[in-house]
Amino acid sequence: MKGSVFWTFLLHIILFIHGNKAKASQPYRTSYHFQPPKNWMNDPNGPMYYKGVYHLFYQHNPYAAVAGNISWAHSISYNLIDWMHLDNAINPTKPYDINGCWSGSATILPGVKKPIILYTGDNFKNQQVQNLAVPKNMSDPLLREWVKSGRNPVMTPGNGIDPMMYRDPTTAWRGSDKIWRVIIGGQINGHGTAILYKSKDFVNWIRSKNPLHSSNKTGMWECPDFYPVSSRGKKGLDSSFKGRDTKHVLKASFGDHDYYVIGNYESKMDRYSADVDFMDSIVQLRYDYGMFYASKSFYDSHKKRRILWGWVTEADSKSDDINKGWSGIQSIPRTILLDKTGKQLVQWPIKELEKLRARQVSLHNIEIKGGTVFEISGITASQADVEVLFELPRFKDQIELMDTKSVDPQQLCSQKNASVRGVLGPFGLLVLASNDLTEQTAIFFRIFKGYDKFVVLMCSDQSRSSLKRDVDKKIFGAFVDVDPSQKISLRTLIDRSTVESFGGKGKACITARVYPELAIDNKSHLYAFNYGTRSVRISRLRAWSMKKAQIVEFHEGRKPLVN
Ligand code: DQQ
Repeated sequence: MKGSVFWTFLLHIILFIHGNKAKASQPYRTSYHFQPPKNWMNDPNGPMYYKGVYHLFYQHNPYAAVAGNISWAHSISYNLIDWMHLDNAINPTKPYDINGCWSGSATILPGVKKPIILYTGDNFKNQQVQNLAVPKNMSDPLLREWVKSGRNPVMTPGNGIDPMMYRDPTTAWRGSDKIWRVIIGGQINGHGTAILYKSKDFVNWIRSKNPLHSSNKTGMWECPDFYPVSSRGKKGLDSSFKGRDTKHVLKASFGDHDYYVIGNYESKMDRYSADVDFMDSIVQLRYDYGMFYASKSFYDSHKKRRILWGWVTEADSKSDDINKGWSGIQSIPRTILLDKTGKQLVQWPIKELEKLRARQVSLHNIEIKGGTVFEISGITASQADVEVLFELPRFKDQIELMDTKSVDPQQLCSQKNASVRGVLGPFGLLVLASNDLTEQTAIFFRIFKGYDKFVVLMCSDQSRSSLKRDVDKKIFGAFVDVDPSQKISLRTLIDRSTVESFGGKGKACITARVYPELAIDNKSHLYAFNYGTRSVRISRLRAWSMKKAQIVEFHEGRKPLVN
């Protein structure tokens, strides 16, 4: 035992020294996605807007580019794009969190208008418990120091709860009875569960007899999220909002993905019913059909919107991460709204991102004949924001048939990858591509004739993204609920090793990580392509080089970053 402690200690020393000598050339470090200065990052935690400042905390290993020593790192921003890294907010120091300060959320208490954090502690027995932390000094506008409550832990497992499956408290919401509610992710009797607690004072919490929701079709739920969305209008809602024309979203992270359901919440009885429950349909609602996990949303009271952050992990090897000196990025913050069908959410990069747009190229009304590729030049292809509108020719029965009700879109994209010719599609973009197209990541659409309607499939094909071997090049796919007789939109954010795509104005999102060897920096190219037999038209394309966001370490006297 003693020996293994010694070797673990030694490994951390080696990783620490290595971490401080990370590679000088960093072609994969992103330029406008959020990253810590170095080392490991996973889940976003406790995002909030408080008195003019956006705060983002995240799961962080301060010592190495691999998971371990998990603490809450803390960064602040005035525009959600430029960030300053502060000292860690919460470190594992107490018996109730000594093995890790795991995920959690922030709630702003009304009246006193004080933020409070609820987080999971992995305690000295490796059991999960829930803890509180508050700002030490409310007159510090950056809320740099946080203190743990003397009453911790405020929730402990017991009564049928597996202490290893009990974590990740949500932002709390308050009912008309003035009682706070919060859910904790768990697994009870093998079923994914949102364990419900209530409190009058935020310190004494009582577990409710019934969970808010559970599913016998999934295992453990990590990082649940629960919030109202408006079924009219374009505004986001505070977690405690009460009013008509709202639905409630419940998100749970399991099986490497973030799934959500939309339903009705009846606060008096704390009953939640999903319109279509988790795993009740072959096509599952997911925030993102690529790499995106353990996400968390918050209500931005300043701009009256709900914003979502998600952890985007690496697809390269652990030794690559150690070499790079870092692992993990956050998605671009996205606004979330309920789609007008009421059946799904739509997501879109926050408006503030557009301030990084620099040199622009525009194209209009261009026909791309079947089997052709053309380059979109004039911008920095390794760091870009691209918006395209595709228009299809009239079509009827010549389209490929597909039983889209029983097929998994990801499998369909793998079988019919970017090199497989169809009738209408594949057409789309080739990004982070080398001059000769040896390396390319294809984001594309294909149209099928389903049972009762035409169906649009969106794919992100990483299979040719890099000459490197030791990289996961999985292909991702999603159906996009749009009518292909109308224009089909695609927006792709390209950021050196990240390709974050929004199809059908944000109805389907796919994020991928790629590590090209040839197509880096100014050797990276951008193309539009169509390998279908029928021509398609680009009715409009706009692409911008993207400037680098200012993501810097805080020091006294540094000029605050402003809009
Ligand atoms: N990551 C945290 C847990 C959470 C998991 C630990 C999800 O609290 O369940 O770093 O990625």
